[in-house]
Amino acid sequence: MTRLSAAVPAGGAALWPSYDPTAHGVGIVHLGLGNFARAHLLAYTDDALAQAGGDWRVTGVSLRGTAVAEALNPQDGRYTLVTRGAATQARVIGALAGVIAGPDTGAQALAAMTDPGCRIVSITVTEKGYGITSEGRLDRAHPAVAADLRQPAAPAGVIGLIVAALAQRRAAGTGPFTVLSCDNLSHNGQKLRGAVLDFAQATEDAALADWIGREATFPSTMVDRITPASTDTTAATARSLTGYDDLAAVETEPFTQWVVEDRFCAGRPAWERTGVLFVADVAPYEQMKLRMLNGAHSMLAYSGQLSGKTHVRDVMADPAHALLVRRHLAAAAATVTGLNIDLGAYAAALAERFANPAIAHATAQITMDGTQKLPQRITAAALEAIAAGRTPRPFLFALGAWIAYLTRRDSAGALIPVDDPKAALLGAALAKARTPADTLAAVAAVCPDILPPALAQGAVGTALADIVAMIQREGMATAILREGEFGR
Ligand code: CS2
Repeated sequence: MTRLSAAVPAGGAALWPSYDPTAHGVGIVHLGLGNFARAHLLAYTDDALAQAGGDWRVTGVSLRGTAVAEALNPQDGRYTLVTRGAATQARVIGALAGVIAGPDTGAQALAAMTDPGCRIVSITVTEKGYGITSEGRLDRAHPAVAADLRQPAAPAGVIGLIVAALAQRRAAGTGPFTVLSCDNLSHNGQKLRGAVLDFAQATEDAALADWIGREATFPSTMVDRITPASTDTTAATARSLTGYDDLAAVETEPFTQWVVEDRFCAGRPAWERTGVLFVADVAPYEQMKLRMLNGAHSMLAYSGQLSGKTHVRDVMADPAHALLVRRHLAAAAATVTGLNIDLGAYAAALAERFANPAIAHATAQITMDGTQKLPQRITAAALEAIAAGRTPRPFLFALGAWIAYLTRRDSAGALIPVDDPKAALLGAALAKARTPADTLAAVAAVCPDILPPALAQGAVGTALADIVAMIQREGMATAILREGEFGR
């Protein structure tokens, strides 16, 4: 077998880009080149290049190691995107020009971001990657932020890089770029703008912050495409469909959605021709997606992990468990306002996507970083349900599943570590908590943005503690059956 590269093979052209990628310059620097960006932003940009051209190829920056660059650079940035639905399909993406990674990443990323050709800096670094507090301010305790505040001229984190690049561009008269957050944070653009301005104010003269505030734009976006981690099967499928070995193949579902505020200070690809929905205010779309898709995902991931379900589709194949997913979707839908969308149909479509038998989306993958995800996915919806006089029960069940997951112990009685930036803090707080009430208080002390008093105390807190107790006493499988009795 030969390695996938820039050369279009005889007879394989249908899967290859219909344009000549090398004829297009780079216009976008993308920070955080994970599978999601390769299944989403790069696929849209590939379509836009094919349909409308322009110098909009993407240079990727890998902030977490060199593996992605080592796989992609020898392939000239090409990779196979496999979609799994009723049929399995593949295409080769040409929009990626190359990947920056390694010990010199910060300096090289800065060089790419200060190049006059760069007009958009897009980002997928997951919720924990930024260094933004839930209020949308700079989190000075975040490791990358703290390091970059000490050495602002040699940044390596997202916010430090953006501020340093904009400072250099201002000094050189190059003009600003658009900063495009594509992560599942509520008000992602607005919050990133707040944190960038805080950082600029802390490290440079106030005039830079003013200039950024005036000249650069930070559109908010809602992104959606279920993208599991790649496995050997991904590579094998890519090979069988293209005939090439691809060390960077990505698999995803057929569905894809991108809703974006159309505020680009230095131009953008013709994404409107590729199905991107441009709107004045993304907030209601974001609320719908974060609370319905991502909220239900988190609930089913924790309850799935505790009831032995490896994949999302396994949860959906269990009628009692799927009932709770649908209950969660309906409760979340009731909190969504300001959209002229049939939320019942949206919920039904989500349940179908979750059930996709061709997608092996690991529940373990979704359980990661719960402390970063649950405020916008669960807590915001729970508080609004209470304020509107509706029962928060479905949201309490989701929180109870998370808390029970955090308190799993091994046979020696030690807490099983979780994959979360607050794991150590939670572990220390939970080590001595034995009763469900103690447990709730311990979690609330570490994560007041997930368990504010309205959820941790009073009758609501008691109901939540009872859910945790039920799961711990009877096991998740039984708890799922019992929970189905509520809200029928
Ligand atoms: C998931 C998301 O891992 C998770 O937390 O909920 O990655 C989800 O698959 C995407 O947001 C779908 O667009």
